[in-house]
Amino acid sequence: MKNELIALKEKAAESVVKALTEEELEGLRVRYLGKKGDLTRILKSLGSLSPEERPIIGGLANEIKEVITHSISDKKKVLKNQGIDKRLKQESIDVTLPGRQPPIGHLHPITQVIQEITGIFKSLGFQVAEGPELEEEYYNFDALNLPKSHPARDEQDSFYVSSDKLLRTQTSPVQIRVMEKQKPPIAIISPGRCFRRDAQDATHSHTFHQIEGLAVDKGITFADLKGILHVFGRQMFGKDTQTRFRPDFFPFTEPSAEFAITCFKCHGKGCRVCKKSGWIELGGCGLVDPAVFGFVNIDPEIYSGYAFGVGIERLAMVKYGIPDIRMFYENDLRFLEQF
Ligand code: 2NL
Repeated sequence: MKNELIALKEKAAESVVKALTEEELEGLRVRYLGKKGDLTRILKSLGSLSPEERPIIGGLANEIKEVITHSISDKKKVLKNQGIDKRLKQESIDVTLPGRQPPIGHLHPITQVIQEITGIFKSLGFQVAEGPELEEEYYNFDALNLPKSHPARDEQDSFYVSSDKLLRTQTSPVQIRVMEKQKPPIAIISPGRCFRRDAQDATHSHTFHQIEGLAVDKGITFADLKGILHVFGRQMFGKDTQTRFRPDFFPFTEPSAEFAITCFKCHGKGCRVCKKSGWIELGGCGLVDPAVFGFVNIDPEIYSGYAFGVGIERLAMVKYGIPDIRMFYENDLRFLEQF
């Protein structure tokens, strides 16, 4: 029986050494030390031994039980540590790696163009003025010298929400509101969203953006208007840019003109951007009609002023070569991410 015990001890020791997983070790523990295990079986049969042999074999069996128990638990610890080491290696974090950049948005191209234009005019001493998008008919039309009979006031062309309130069709009402409150000198720029009841196509949208400028003081002339738009053209499109003024008509200015700049792409030679003309039309302008001053109690015998309006979408479309105005409002990231 002593030999059997020693053989068992050696076999167990060998198995523990060979074991590669904690599950295998648990199997060995059950096999040797479990209720029906080999060693338990021997301990149970001690009764059949002589009284002299019993303590010797019993002592040896208990000693071997201790040895196997410890060797299994020691090996379990070793395997556990190896597992942790392995996981640590696999899952280790390289703290020297650069962090992952979270996606950051940016301003919409229309907002970017508005900020660029307002930035230029702010540097020229203009203040930014804003007003309501839902406007009173009086500020949107009457005070701009567009009387009730004027065709531009047709319901077909504007979004009325009641008989005397509508979504503003330009940002001029903002300028009227400023002139009503503030006495000259005035130099303001008013960017914002406007609305017209147009059929949608590549160049028309019911919602669009406009920026208007207004300067009122003693002795303001058409030369001041030409000068300021010339400086704006050069700042926005480069210092070789020339400006052109041609007669036009607006009910709120007299005289009135449309203004254009030499094409920033071909510098006037003629290309696809300027449709071979060498010029890009940016908007309309003129000297504030004395009738408009009448509505805001500014004396046209003392003061004069100029005003101009630029369509933002059109400017952004020529600047970036965008073929269809609707692209601005579709929220397609493939488009927006290019700006
Ligand atoms: C255009 C033309 C223009 C104005 C806007 C204006 C405002 C007041 C008085 C007089 Cl308060 N005029 N604004 C003047 C001329 C032209 O816009 O083509 N816009 C896109």
